[in-house]
Amino acid sequence: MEGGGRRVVVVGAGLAGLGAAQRLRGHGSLRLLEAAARAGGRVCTRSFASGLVEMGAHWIHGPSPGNPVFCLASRYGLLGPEAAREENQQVEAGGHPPMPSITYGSSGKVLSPKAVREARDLFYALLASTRTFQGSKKPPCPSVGQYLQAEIARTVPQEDARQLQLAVLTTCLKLECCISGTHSMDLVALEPFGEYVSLPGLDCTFPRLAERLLSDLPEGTVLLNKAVRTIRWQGSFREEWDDARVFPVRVECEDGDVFLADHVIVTVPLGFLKEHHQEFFQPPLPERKARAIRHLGFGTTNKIFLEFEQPFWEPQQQLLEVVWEDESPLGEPSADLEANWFKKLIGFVVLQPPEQHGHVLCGFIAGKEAEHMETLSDAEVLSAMTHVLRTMTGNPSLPAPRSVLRSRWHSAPYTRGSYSYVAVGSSGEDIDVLAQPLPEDPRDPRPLQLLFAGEATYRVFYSTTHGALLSGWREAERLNPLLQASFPRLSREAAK
Ligand code: 6YU
Repeated sequence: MEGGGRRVVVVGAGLAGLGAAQRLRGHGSLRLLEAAARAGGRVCTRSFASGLVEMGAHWIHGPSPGNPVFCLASRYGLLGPEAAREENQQVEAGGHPPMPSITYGSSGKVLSPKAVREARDLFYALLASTRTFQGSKKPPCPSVGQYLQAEIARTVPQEDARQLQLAVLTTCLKLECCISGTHSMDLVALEPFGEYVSLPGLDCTFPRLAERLLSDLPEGTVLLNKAVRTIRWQGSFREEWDDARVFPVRVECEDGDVFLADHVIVTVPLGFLKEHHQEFFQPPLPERKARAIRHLGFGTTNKIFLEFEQPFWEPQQQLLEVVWEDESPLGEPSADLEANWFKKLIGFVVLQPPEQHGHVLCGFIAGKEAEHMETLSDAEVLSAMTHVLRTMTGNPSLPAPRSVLRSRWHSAPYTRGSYSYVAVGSSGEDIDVLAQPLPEDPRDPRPLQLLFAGEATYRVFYSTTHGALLSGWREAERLNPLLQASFPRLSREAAK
């Protein structure tokens, strides 16, 4: 590492870490330490069938000028012509996927599109009404789930079609669990729910942005397979060979390597922090921050990719939804994970175009059921998915998928789940607390020792790639004035 200017270490090479490194570029002693053997974090591309699939982030949510991921991907030329179309940038989808192309019922019949649309319209009207409680001192219930259930009980008419409506609404709730990355909407706080901002634009497939950001960094900046075990701050650390310089932070890696730094930008996921923050930081984090880590939510959404010899769906179909017709949001969910985990699956997105992917479906599942799925073998998952599809299509001899690939975000030791949400008992304020640099006292002579980025630190865009990227840029910009003051020559070069 070069001496002279301030030393910066970034921990984690997801979009937050890569974004921070991008904005700090040109600072002579920048290191980005990544635990995994690859950069990208929850942006993770794998080969499957005849193409590539995204195990984590799937879409650019709200691809429009206000979305930095969209802007950067456009600038790098990573988006197809369809994604970049002006009309697509103006679509107001409210953060939700389009109407399913087909909704299968568990009786083996395709459900009436009219009935499905009515139930969905009701659900989204109720969901939109949750925004009215933003800032309210006395919301009617603590959670989004409880509110929706009460409204559903009040509004769904007592008529013949009631059970079908309730069953479709149950799938809507499961989809909402996938979107919020939670086991149940009963865990998601009602009052701050409306703080999350949905950007306009018709969601498009996630581009190869992480690779591009990585390739722009000077060689040697990113160290892979470099898991950090402990970050010691508020210390006085010296290199063996240089007694003159004293660093406030010492980053210790699992392999024994040590990095001394003036500033460390921590971008590890909230799931990792929940599990490790007590021993990860020495001294431990102030109680306010530890409390925010404990109270904010971090759940699991997983994907199950299935490859078929031949499609059983029509070429124009994009989303195949599944509805268990005996279910209701007003009833108790099944506690028997082993027997019923697959009923939490919301359905499948068809990967397009088939010339690029083969005949591939991507199923989505959230919560404890998604975590249970991670404990099963490929053969067990494939068999359960075959059962779901045969039940839904009413075709007991529907050919089984040829192969399966699924994500396991809960078991991933450096992630421990999929993304954050504002849980009952927490608030948007906790996100801001998580984002605050340390030491807390702005007059501390050694400021900005620890800075915090990552999707869970961005109050209006938590859980997204654009939130992650913006958080990395935010922390780099917080640091840049200090770095420029101490290392003007390189900083001027970086600005060119
Ligand atoms: C989006 C989408 N999307 C699906 C699924 C997942 C996520 N997201 P990272 O984890 O990337 O990086 C941290 C690094 O730190 C990592 O590499 C670690 O290995 C490393 N690390 C950890 N410990 C370390 C240690 N000790 N030492 C060194 N390194 C260490 N986002 O925009 N579009 O379609 C989806 C989806 C299955 C799992 C997603 C999506 C979320 C993003 O992937 C995620 O936020 C960012 O990539 C995180 O980047 P990062 O840098 O912060 O962490 C009202 C309300 C609703 C709120 N929700 C709205 C919905 C939004 C979410 N949408 C999700 C949908 C899908 C399908």
